Amino acid sequence: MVLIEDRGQLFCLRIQIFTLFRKVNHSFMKRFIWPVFLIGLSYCQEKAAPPEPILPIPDERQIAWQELEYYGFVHFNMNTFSDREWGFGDEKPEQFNPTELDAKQWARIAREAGMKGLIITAKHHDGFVLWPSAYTEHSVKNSPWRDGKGDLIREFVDACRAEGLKVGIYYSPWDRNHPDYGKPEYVTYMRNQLTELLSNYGEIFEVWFDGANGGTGWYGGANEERKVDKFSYYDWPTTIELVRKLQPGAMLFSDAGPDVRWVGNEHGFAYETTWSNLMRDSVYAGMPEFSEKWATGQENGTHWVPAESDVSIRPGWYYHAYEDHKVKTLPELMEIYYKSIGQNSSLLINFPVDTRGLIHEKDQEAILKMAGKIKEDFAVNLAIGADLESSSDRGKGYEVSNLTDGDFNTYWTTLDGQIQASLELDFGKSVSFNRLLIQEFVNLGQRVKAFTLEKEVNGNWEKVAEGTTIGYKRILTFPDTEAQKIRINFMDGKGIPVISEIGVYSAPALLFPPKISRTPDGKVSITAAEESQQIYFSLDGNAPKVGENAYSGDFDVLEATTVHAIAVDSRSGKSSEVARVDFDLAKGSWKLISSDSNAIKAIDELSNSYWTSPANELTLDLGQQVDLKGFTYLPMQARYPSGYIADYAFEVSADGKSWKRVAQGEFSNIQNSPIEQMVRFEPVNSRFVRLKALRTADGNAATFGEFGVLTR
Ligand code: FUL
Ligand code: CA
Repeated sequence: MVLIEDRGQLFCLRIQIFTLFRKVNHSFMKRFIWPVFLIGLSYCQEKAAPPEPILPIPDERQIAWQELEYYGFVHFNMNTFSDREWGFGDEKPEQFNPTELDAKQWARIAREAGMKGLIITAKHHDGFVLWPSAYTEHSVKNSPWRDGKGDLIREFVDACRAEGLKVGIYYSPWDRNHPDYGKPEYVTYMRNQLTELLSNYGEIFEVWFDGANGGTGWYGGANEERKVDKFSYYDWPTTIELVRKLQPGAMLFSDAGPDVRWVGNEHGFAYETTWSNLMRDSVYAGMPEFSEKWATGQENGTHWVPAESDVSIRPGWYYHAYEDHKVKTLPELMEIYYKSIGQNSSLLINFPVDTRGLIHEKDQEAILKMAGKIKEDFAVNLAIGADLESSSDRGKGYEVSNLTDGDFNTYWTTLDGQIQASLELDFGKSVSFNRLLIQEFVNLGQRVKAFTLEKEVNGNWEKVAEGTTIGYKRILTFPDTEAQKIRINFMDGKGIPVISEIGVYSAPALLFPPKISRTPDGKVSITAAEESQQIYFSLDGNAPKVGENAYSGDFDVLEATTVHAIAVDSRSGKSSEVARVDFDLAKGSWKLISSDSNAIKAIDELSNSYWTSPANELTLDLGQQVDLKGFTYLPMQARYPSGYIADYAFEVSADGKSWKRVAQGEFSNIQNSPIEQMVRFEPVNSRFVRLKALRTADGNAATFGEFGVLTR
């Protein structure tokens, strides 16, 4: 006797009976019975057993977090007003005084940029706190902002919730303000403050513990160096327990996790090989060799601690007006995107909120451009609709159709033991593409160690690109290529491949004005953001024309000349905006009158190198008599500026002995805007020139990023 246990089995039985009934009209069979039979049969087959996990695997909170991928940082605190990156701890609460603070603006921009959350610096190394903590006077409650009645964490949290963003808290364990820093009492203070932050503001998705400790500080007036044993001083296990109790869903960030780890640099770059597995017990926050030895994760790592790439949209984490012209460009931001999210890491981009209390217009523009470009790059997944076949299939429930259903939780995998496998895609016609996206179903562990992408050319397979690890998400970028059939080969792994999603895309070329540079000897070279773009240039002062004067290699520019250039995308035919550089005399034959061999850095045509002149002047022999009409001075462009010339004098000489001053003045606002300064004067014929710093902005020895002359 057959026991019919449920409706499903009853249905299966009916299907089987149906197949026994053979005398049905043939076309009826084909059109109706046959499809129903097939659907019924597959329904009746049992779902194959899932693959065994490969340890370590993410826990529930890590699984929820990994989907976020992209979220933002807000560095806004006392440093914003002291114009520092690391405050000393002796700042006064009165200094904290934003004039137009609007956390809603931050949250709106973050949401428009596609971010899923925001993390704020509740307390940085200087110890000032953004909420009215009961445990310190060094807080907003003693500042003029909102007459001391404000709570910035509250405003921030409300603004984030209104935009549907998750909320994260950055809390610096190092505190240069607190008198007890270094003693056990301070650790109690830290836990008291964490309790306030994690109890009073609703759900927190990430708690960010910074590993930095620079030793010296104000420490309540002691003004001394205090070093702590980073491994034991904070008693992390107890602090972690506290966070778990108050915020069970929160990810804990530090170099050592326990839930999410630092990527080991502040460029926003993960690695070609990035494991979410970490030998966690060998690592602690702030350890010196973390970046070199541990940041990539390890194939045999014992714990699941995925990487997070943190980077600021400007050079500094905090706002400095002098970095207004250094907001990251679109190509820089896209490189970050592909090297972080595209390399198995989450991405945390920082906004240095300005002294008004707003995200600066330039930062807003840059982040929204990036969001637009990401959308454009991934607009159409060519794999959807392609004919997809695998070399191996585990069976029901793990079909290749799971690879393009947009659902991370459904996946394709192979039979046990079949680590090497391939997926073949037939687009039905030749298509052009330049991106391959793969997601591993890491909930069962990270596996893949090597994979390749091939395309079919006249019946042969040719390699297009290759990668090592995949993890939660991996995106390969490569030049435009065309094919009707492609193949993804999983070559090596810690186990059989378990793949959630694949995508093939044709990202539009990143059309950015090309970069024009010149060597001291006068060789000009022009480069486009992407190799496949054609460059056209002009030297006659007019805009370049597509098809005229194609750039094919460097050329000489020895005299005053304006070089214009555009980059053209061969596929779309679109051209970039025009790049322009005004060159003057080439500097190769100039001689520096200085015994310091570093002085050459003032005339090496590299804007990022600089020379510090103890004598506060730069003297040059131009090698010949020249009709001079002015000079240019580029202040040093390094991260921590020093010695910008504020008041200058310019002198000329025919013999290098007797000098005549031809110009004198000030470089206004150079401190806030260290861009190239240009000074013109009545034409004078001369061979020797000298730029003197009569005063530097900070009183330090004068620095020279680059010096040039004007002859037209
Ligand atoms: C670092 C800190 O020292 C920086 O000031 C910044 O907060 C960055 C995110 O982390 O370790
Ligand atoms: Ca899927």
